[in-house]
Order: sequence, then C-alpha cells, then structure tokens
Amino acid sequence: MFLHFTHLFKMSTSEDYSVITQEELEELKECISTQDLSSAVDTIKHFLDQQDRVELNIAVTGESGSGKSTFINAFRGLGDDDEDSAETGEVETTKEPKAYKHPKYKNMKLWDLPGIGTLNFKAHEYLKRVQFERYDFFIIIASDRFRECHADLVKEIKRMKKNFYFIRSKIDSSIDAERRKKNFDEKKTLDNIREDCVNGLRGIGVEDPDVFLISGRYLNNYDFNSLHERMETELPQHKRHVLMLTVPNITTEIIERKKKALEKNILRVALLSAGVAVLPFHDLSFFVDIALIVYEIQKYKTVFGLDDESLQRISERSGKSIKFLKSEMKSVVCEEITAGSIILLLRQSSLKVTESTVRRVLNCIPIIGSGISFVSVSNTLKTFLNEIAEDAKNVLLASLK
Ligand SMILES: Nc1nc2c(ncn2[C@@H]2O[C@H](COP(=O)(O)OP(=O)(O)OP(=O)(O)O)[C@@H](O)[C@H]2O)c(=O)[nH]1
Ligand SMILES: [Mg+2]
Repeated sequence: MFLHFTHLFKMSTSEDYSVITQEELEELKECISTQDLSSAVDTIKHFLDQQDRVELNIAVTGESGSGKSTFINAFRGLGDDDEDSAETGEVETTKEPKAYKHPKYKNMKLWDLPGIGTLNFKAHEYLKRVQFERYDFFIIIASDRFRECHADLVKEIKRMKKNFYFIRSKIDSSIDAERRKKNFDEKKTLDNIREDCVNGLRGIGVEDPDVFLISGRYLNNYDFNSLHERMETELPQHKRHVLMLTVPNITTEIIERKKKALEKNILRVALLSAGVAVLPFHDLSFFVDIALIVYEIQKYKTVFGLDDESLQRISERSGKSIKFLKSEMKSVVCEEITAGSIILLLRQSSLKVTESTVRRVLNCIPIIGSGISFVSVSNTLKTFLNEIAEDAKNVLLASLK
C-alpha cells in the first residue's frame, strides 16, 4: 500500500505546500515509533500545526483618522469594543507601530502604523522608522481624495520592492452623503470614488492600479472579498494558507474559498495517516487516524467560526441567541462529541473532544484492518468539511436575518 503513494510524493513540489514530503514522513515515523500513543498523537498534531504557524505581518498605514484601527479590528473579526481591539476615535490615537494579533492565530499580525501626511511627512524616513522590512505587504488607507502623501508613500514602497494594496475607506459614509443628492446613483458614486484614486496611482506610474472600496463598519459589503482574494493570490503558498485561515467568515464566497483551501490540505492528512499505517503497532496507527480526523474536524470548526468563542461573538454582534445560531447547524460533528477509552486517550493527548464526537466519527468511517485506509480518511474529512462549511453558511445567513 505504501508503494502506491510514492508517485504522489514525487508529484509534490516545494510550491505545493499542502503535500507532505517523503523526508518529513520518514522523520515523523521514526519519531513516533518510539513513542506511546498520547505522545505520538501530540507529535502529529504538532506537525500539522506547523503550517498554520507561519508568520504573516501586514502593515496598515494611511492618514490619521482614515480608519486604520477600525479596519484592523474588522479584519480580525473584532468590533471596536472587544478585548484586544485597536483603539479607534476622532482624536489621533496611534503614534508608534503596534502589532495586533489575530484572536485565534497569534502568528498573524496586523500592524497599526502611525498616520502619514503630517506637514513634514517624508516617506523614506517614515518607512525606515516603522521598519518596513518586517512586513509581508502594506495596506494604504485613504478616506478621502488621493493626495501627495499617498503618492510619496506608494513610490517609496515600490522602491523598497514591497507590495501594497490601496484602500479607499469609509465608503458607507461617502454613499450616505451622496444619497441626499437628487440624481443619486450608487454605482456611479462608487465609480467616481475609485477613479480618483486610480488616476492618482496611474499618475505616479502604477500600471493597472487596483483600488479597493471598503467600509470598516460593513466589511462584507463592497470590495473586501476581492481585496482578500487578490492578497491571497499574490502571497507565497505557505503564507496564503495563514491568510485564508484568518479571514473572518463574513461572506459565503469567503466560506467557499476557505473550504477549497482546507480540501487541499486533506491530501496531506490522509498521506500522513497512510504513512503511519505502515508502523508495526497496529493499534497505534488506528488511534492516530482517529486522533487525526478528530483533530482536523476541530480545526474546521474553529476556522469556520463554529466554536463556542466565535458563536458567542456572532451572537453579541447580531443580537441572535447562541441557541438560535446552533439550531442552524446540521452537521453531526457540530454538536458536542463524547466514548470511553478513546476519549481518555484523546484527552491525554490534549485534544479537547468528548465521547459522543468520537462515537459519531467512528460510525461514519469504514475501518479496514487495524488502520483506517487512505481513501477513508480523505473521504471522511471531505464529508465533514462539506457539512461544516454548509453550517458556516447557514449560521452566517441566520446572523444576517
Ligand atoms: N462610517 C464609517 N466610519 C468609520 C469607518 N472607519 C473608521 N470610521 C470612523 O472614523 C474615525 C477614525 O477611525 P480610526 O479607525 O480610529 O482611524 P485611524 O486611522 O486609526 O486614526 P489614527 O489612529 O488617529 O491615525 C472613528 O470615529 C471611526 O469610527 C468606516 O468604514 N465607516
Ligand atoms: Mg488608529
């Protein structure tokens, strides 16, 4: 059975981050072969965790009061009053770069940079002061017209060979202001706003500039989805994964893209399981498979915001009760899962699962011999991933009702 997978290993390139390499697997097998069950499960868990721990540093800059802090909070799925939120307000609040971590993925940081555009603003000095090398890319936020300070900053960022995304913020209030006029036309208003910034960028030599219209208050409207999609395609593969995990579940398109990204990762998990299955300890490989599956399912719930902490936040924001939101969740694994010895073992390995989850999972998996087959692991995960993604959409729609 093992030979059967070697061509898959060969197919994998360094670009294809989701596939496990032969070397990684050998190393892992050697490590596990000397361990007891709970340590083996922990080793695998740690291994799977690694790719989620890649650092991503995003700089958010723009004029004072343009909505940087508001955007940083919204991007992390937080409101302005949540614990760990960046301070927002009418007075200038941000003077030094300050990192704000994602509440669930601490390796993803959004940096709130000091405002640009003061009288003696010098883009070169500014970038040096904020340690531009540290960031994967910049987000420049303008809440009004395209100005000289934006032009200076863009030129300097390009000179430093860094990537940037240009955001025109507070679109909700721009639209509100225009709405009062007679011949109000939303599309035309949006086009005009975009054109001003596009022309500004073109004027300083940016080819085919993209400007994203965003409201930090209503992130799911306007261009947030395309902004995120663009960032994703332009990041190296291993960073892309982190960006995908951390984006808030605010549109059905985002949920669908997350599902696709996680689907790719299933091959990695199933290969891991197949690799472990050749170990001489049959019971071990069986429990490792169960642990892997349960671990992945827990991860899906977190990524799609169906864990208790996220549901609590959705409930507070939408005014819908947690009970109501949970009633929209149909997947069997979305309820508490609890079964004797397996549970105990899984608990020992610091996986927080309950007995019924394990029983439900076991009921769904065809077990062949002592281990679980490669195909079963991947099919099981695909089924649960689909169900959980559907639940995420249902909860999203219910919260918007
Ligand atoms: N209507 C609307 N108001 C916004 C939006 N984004 C920010 N604001 C408001 O604009 C003001 C300034 O927002 P902040 O997020 O504090 O701006 P900042 O760029 O971080 O400001 P400094 O830290 O002072 O440079 C606050 O009163 C926000 O509530 C938005 O998308 N829509
Ligand atoms: Mg601020």
